[in-house]
Amino acid sequence: MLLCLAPTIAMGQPGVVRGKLNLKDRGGKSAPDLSEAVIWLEGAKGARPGQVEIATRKKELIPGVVVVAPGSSVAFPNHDPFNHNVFSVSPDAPFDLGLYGRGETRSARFDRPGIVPVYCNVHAQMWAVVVVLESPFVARPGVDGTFEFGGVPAGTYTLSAWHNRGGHTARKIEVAAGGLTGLELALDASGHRHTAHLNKFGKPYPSEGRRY
Ligand SMILES: [Cu+2]
Repeated sequence: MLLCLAPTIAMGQPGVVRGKLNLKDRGGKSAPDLSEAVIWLEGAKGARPGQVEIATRKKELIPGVVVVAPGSSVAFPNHDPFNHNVFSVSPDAPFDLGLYGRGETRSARFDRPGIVPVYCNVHAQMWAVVVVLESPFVARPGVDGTFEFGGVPAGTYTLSAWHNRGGHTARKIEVAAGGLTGLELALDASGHRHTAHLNKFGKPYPSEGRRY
């Protein structure tokens, strides 16, 4: 006997939310690589804390953008043959790991949701961002900006996107049973200008001549 249960199952099943992020860069051109952006559904909770790693290598923090749930810790192993001092002055997660050398790892914990810039107090060019989100629906888009969340229960959410140059955008969406596709999100980085951040003491970095 053939039972046709498909419509009933479809009504109650969580769906797929799919779309595309576009970022306008200087001169109105679309950014060629959006894989560092973060897209998530606000209004959903339950992301589980874990542990991730951002390494210091050749005076870079790699990867530059990570997403974690509140309560997670981030380890910062130093692979360079000189000292780094990873810190954040963000009110959401202030920390200062102090100076430490090659082969050593120090960690920081991120308890509150927020977008936390992380720097090195020795090398002004080093940066990373820890995005702390409660939502279990987090996507890192493809290079072309396409994104997808699976298993989304029907309901109202805020679809949010953040990019290091493009900032933050958000819009309300209604996800029906079975999902929602064809979404478009836009960020504008055409007016973005790099501004120098301050060191952990709130002072400008010495411009030249420091060696560790
Ligand atoms: Cu450094």
